[in-house]
Amino acid sequence: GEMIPVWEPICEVNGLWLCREFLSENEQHWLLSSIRKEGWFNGGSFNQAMRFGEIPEWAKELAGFVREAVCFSTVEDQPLPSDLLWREPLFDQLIVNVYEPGEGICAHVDLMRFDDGIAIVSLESTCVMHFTRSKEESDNKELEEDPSQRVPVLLTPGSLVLMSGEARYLWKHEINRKPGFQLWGGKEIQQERRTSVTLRKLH
Ligand code: AKG
Repeated sequence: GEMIPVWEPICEVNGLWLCREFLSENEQHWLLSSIRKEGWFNGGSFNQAMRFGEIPEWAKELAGFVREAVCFSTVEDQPLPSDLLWREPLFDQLIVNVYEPGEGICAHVDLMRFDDGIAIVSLESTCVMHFTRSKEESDNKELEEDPSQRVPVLLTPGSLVLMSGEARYLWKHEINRKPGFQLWGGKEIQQERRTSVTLRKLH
């Protein structure tokens, strides 16, 4: 985080922000090699690692970058949640997901045991994450058919997503990497392995 972070509020989804150039190329390499050094994915039988409470030093450093990016945000019309500036620790739970081409994650709302204010850092393959209004809120048929209730967000390597309020509680997020779902600008995205780091805080 040397540069001033540019945050983009995703207008259709209240409480969703994207910071496309959150990590530089060097920082992305540092993060990937820090993850690799943990050895969690050696042998290839696991694709998810979870840590609670004491998170590794590199994850604390990453959390520091997130705090900085929130702190130096220049979005005025849709301010980032300022309580994240003071929360201690900002995050105490970590998930690293590794997805091979074709693999993704089903639509879900994160468990209520986690506080508001969830960060997702993307590495390697670009993907499209879809946000859909969660069922309870979209019983109204008119809402369900409204295409603005299904919002695609392009997650490029080094980007950071921040979910808060409605985005965290009322919208589901999903990554469907089956053929036909990873469309951006009318074209299918070239899929590679994707790694993501999700940072959350337990109540
Ligand atoms: C989760 O682990 O709950 C996620 O939503 C991960 C999302 C991602 O991999 O970008």
